Formats: sequence, C-alpha cells, structure tokens
Amino acid sequence: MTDDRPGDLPFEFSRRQVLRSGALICGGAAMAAATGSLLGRARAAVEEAGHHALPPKGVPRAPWDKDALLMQPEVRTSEGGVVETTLRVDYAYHDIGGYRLSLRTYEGGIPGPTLRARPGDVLRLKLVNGLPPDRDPTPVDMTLPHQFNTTNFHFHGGHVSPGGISDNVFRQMRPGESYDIEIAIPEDHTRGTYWYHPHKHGSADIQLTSGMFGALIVEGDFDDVPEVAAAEDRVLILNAALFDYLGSLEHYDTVWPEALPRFLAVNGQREPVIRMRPGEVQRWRLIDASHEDNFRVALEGHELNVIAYDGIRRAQMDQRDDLVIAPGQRADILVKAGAPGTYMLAAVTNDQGYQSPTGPLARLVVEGEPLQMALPNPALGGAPLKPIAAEEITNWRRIWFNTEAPENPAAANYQEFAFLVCGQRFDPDRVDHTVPLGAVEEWTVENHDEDDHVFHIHTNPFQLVAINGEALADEDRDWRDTVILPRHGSITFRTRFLDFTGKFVLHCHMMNHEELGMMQVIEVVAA
Ligand SMILES: [Cu+2]
Repeated sequence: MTDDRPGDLPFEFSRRQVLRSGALICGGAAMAAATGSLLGRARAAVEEAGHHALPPKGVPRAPWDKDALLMQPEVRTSEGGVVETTLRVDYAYHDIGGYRLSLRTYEGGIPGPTLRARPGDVLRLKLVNGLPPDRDPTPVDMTLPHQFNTTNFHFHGGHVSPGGISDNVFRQMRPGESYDIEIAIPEDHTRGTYWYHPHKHGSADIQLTSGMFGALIVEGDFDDVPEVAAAEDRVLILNAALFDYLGSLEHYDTVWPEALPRFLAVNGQREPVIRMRPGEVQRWRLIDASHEDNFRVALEGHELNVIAYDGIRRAQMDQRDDLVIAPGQRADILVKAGAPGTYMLAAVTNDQGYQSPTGPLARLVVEGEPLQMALPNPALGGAPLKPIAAEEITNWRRIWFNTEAPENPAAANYQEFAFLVCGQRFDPDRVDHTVPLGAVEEWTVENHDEDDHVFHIHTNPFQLVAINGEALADEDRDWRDTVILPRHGSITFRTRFLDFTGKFVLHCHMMNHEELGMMQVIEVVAA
C-alpha cells in the first residue's frame, strides 16, 4: 500500500454519515484514529462506520464476494446502422453487498445493457413493461409520486428529437404493454458517454433509484488520439443503494430523506475490484446515476485525467486530484496505474449544502507485469462544438429554482415540501418557455435555496459562460447538459435551438426534487 498523495484531502466519512450508521459510540474513536495516511483514514472510517458489518437480522441476505471483479454490463451494438433490441422492464432479484434485493430492472440486470451506436445510427427499441399493474390506477394527486410501475424511456444528453416515439418523456408506458421507441441520432451528434433511464413523472425517481439505468455510448470520440484509443474502456455507473426492510423500493419514504443511502455502488456492485497493471492507462466512463446526491470522487494515489464532461470532448485534459460529479453528469477519465498496491476509489467529504454521502466505491488493485502506456498530450484538440459568441444571441431568459419547506423539515413528510421553478410546480400541460426554432439564447438560472441543486435540460447541450455572475475564462466554458446550481448563486449558459421542434423539459436532476415539482416545459416552435 502506498500513500503518495498530498495528505490534505478530506477523506474522512462525514460526521453525519458516522452518526447515521449507528456507530455513535465509536464514531469519535474513528475520527481520533484517523492518521496522516489517506488509506488508513479511509479504512478506519469504513470499519468504524460499520460498513462491513451486516446487522444481525432484517433485510434478506445473499453471499457477498468481496473479491469480485467489477463487471461490465452486456453490450448491444449497432448493426447496419441500427441498434435493434428489446428492453424488458421487470422485477429481478439483485444480490449486492450481502443483501438480496427485489428491484425494478432493465433486462433483469443492474445496470441495464450498454447500448453502443455511431452518429447517424437509429436506436430501435422495444420496451416491454413486464411490471405488475400499478397499485394506484387512479392517483390521488398527479403532482406527487405515483404509479411506480408505469415507465418510459429517456436518452440523457441526446441531441435528438423530443417528439413522437423518439426521446419523448411525456409518453406513458403502462404495465403489461410494449412500446416501440425509435431515436435517430444525427450525423453530427457529439460522440461520447451518455445514458438512459426512465423519465415518467411520478415514478422516475423510484425506478432510477432501483437501478433502471444503462450506458448509451456514441462511439468514435477519440479515434484520433491513440493514447485514448489504446486504453481499455470501462463503464462505471455510480449510484446509491436505498431499500426498505424487505429489500425493495415500494414506498416513496424509502427514497425521500436526503443523503441517506445504505452504501454506494458501482455497476450494481458494492466495492468491486478493478485490476490494472503498473503503468497501464484505462478509460473510465463515470456516470452518476445517483437519485439525489453529488459525489466527490477520489482515487487514492492517482490523478483523475478528465477528457470529456457530459459526453462532450474537452479541448484540454483536466488533470485533477478529485472530481465532483452530480446526478446525471458524466466524466470520462483516464487513469494511469502507479506502483503495485491496492488503492481505494471512494466518495470523499463534500458539501452540497448538506454533506454528500461518502464511502468506498471500488478497490483498484495494481499488479502484474508493467505496461508502458502514455497519457495523451493535455492539449487534446478537436473540441466538437463551436463556442457561442455574444453576437449570436437572439434572446435572454432568467429562471430560478426555489423551495418551500415545512416548519421543521426533519420532522415532515415529503408531501409537505414544494420544489419549484419560478415559484411553480411542474405541470405537463403548461408550456413555460416558447422558443422559436433557430434561436440562440443566454439563460441565467438562479438558486434561491440554501442547498445546491442540479440543473439539467433535454435535447440541446449548453455552454456554461458564468457561475455566480462571474464570467468564465474561455478554456473553462465547458459544454454540459447537467450542471451544479450553487446555493444562493446562479449559472449562466448559452444554447442553440437549431434542429428540433417539440416539447421537452428542464429540471433539477436530484430526482426527489424533480418528482416533487422542480421541472418546466419548453416548446420549440417552427419560426
Ligand atoms: Cu434540486
């Protein structure tokens, strides 16, 4: 084991995490035991927080192989320009971290299959909803979570038509029925890491938290960079495990409290092992499929070299000690393995208005014959999207996210909270923004709340130009589809509405917030 990182990274589990984990009497000892060794501190915190000790009874059990290798989801690729496949939604037993859970899945797996396409391809999917009938066929209140067995399909980050049977999140896919989905990926689509998940308002939170997510890769982004092309390519979908005493997710209260996962997971596994050889470079496609929380991801002893955010290639590799990733976001990183040893990949202390969850994600085991692999020149070149200049802008908008909380939030039920955009709850029948096709707009999104939120808009990526009113330097003007909206702050972005008419949504990607109303409708109309 080595520890060649600077020792100032806050790696301890948060106090709240320790208290929550039922380790109150030894929580103080865990903190006191923390030493200068990053690995030692993380391990001590993990042990003291009780992460490896299953309670004596309760949730159904299954064996936990603590040496299991990180699995890759089954891959379904395009043939003759078409990715043609069935996605069956159904309950399945899922063994993770010593528990046997009964969860809603795609194709019986967590994650669902990885779909791989090229620009110009068509995704031709048959979604078979094999779930049983909804227990609430006529919901009492459509603005609150409801009908957890009705679903639909969203291509997160896809620059594709939001209408018809394409990426249409207003569709309802009922239990016992099957539905065709056909999404044409434009020839000029950005190539990179995307993902899919349900987006039916009322059930998306429960379904996504269950494990209904999968990677959707548009191939070919770094064909011209040999160091990236040579790297083994792995999908790492991060999420937080939440379940009730039956190992299931049938009530909204199971997902409601903020930052209360049982543990963190990668590709539906708890602390899997990733093997590399010394000097090897691998490409990890990080996807944050967490229902609610940000993760500050760090890999002990190693730099994270970001080559793309949200599926959009950067002009310059972003070399970092750690990386905050928010629900919905992706970060493609290159990892160059150091000396032989075991290194922890973990979510470390992070403040998003409250403490983000912390804990181990995976273990990197570096062993075997060394490899001589290089990282690319940090100047990657070839950024795919043209920056939006001020002169291009045809319109400006300002919106804000706000919340209304009951007198004592910790004591209250979720029904008592309101998550709002511009003071209003989501209404699928109300159009909040009408945009003429061809518009190029600059939007400022304010956060009037004391916690961070996560802004996401469908159909068109955007270029960030300012945070909290401070203009970003040209090289920091990342293209994104999902971005952290800082508490009592704002983001400003520019975006082009050039290719698609129709209705789509913007929302907070903290799924609890979306489900309780923090979402708006945009309609792009022919000019
Ligand atoms: Cu939010």
